[in-house]
Amino acid sequence: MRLQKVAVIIPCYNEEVGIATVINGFDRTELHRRGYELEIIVIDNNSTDRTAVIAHLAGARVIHERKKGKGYALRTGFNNIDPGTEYVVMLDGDATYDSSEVLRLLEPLRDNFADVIIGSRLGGKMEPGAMRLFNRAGNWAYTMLVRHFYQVGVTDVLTGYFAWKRPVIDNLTPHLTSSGFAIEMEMVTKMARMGYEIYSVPIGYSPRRGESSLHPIRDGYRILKMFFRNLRWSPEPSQVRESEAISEA
Ligand SMILES: Nc1nc2c(ncn2[C@@H]2O[C@H](COP(=O)(O)OP(=O)(O)OP(=O)(O)O)[C@@H](O)[C@H]2O)c(=O)[nH]1
Ligand SMILES: [Mg+2]
Repeated sequence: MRLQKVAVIIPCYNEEVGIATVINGFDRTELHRRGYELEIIVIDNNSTDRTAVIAHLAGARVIHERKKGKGYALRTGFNNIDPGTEYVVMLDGDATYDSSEVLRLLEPLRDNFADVIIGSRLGGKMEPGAMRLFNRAGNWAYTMLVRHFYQVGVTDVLTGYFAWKRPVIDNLTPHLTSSGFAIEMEMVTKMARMGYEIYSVPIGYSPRRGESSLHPIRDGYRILKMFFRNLRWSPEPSQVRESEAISEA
């Protein structure tokens, strides 16, 4: 059986406590059996701890990005995917998500059920202490806004677990501008405007290991600004999916 290549992009800032768990958590035997081959790419954002060394020893390709912020890191990852890659996964490096659940995100893509699958913590199984009440309320509110105003069938927009068919990433990346934590909101809203089929699957979420980089108020405000800004955004005509362009003609 020909193996289908999956690039897993992991943005990291000081994640020496969790990164090995994330990388070793993939069930490679099962993934192989199902026809997938992984390449793990860790984007190290000037970490001052041993993140890069640990990631390298665990078998990841490590790329250094000097400009600080999750948005920069992800975009650098997207621009460094091997040509033969068929699926792209994004996963946080703090071991709050379960790497072995990646098949839940990949299989609906391979079955052509969706172009993008987003792991939903709110619709899944959260361990006690994994998300503070304030953050949970914010995540829920943003999700409801996006569902209503962008007509996207997702149940958690700000999650750190996404999977895409490769062409979506190729078309989306040139439109991305976020440097930090507004990147998920930017991706979801722009993909919605580009006409992609986006759905959620339930996933688990555990308490963080290591320190958080998120500032709920400051980052929450930037995320909200991104939500409003993209209400008026539309892709260039050439970026609209062919089926959409035909139906609009
Ligand atoms: N490359 C890079 N990654 C970052 C940066 N800040 C955060 N990250 C990574 O982005 C992911 C999400 O960041 P977190 O700090 O866990 O934010 P969060 O998951 O929204 O919030 P928590 O609930 O506190 O975990 C983690 O893998 C971080 O290491 C950064 O400046 N650069
Ligand atoms: Mg986190």
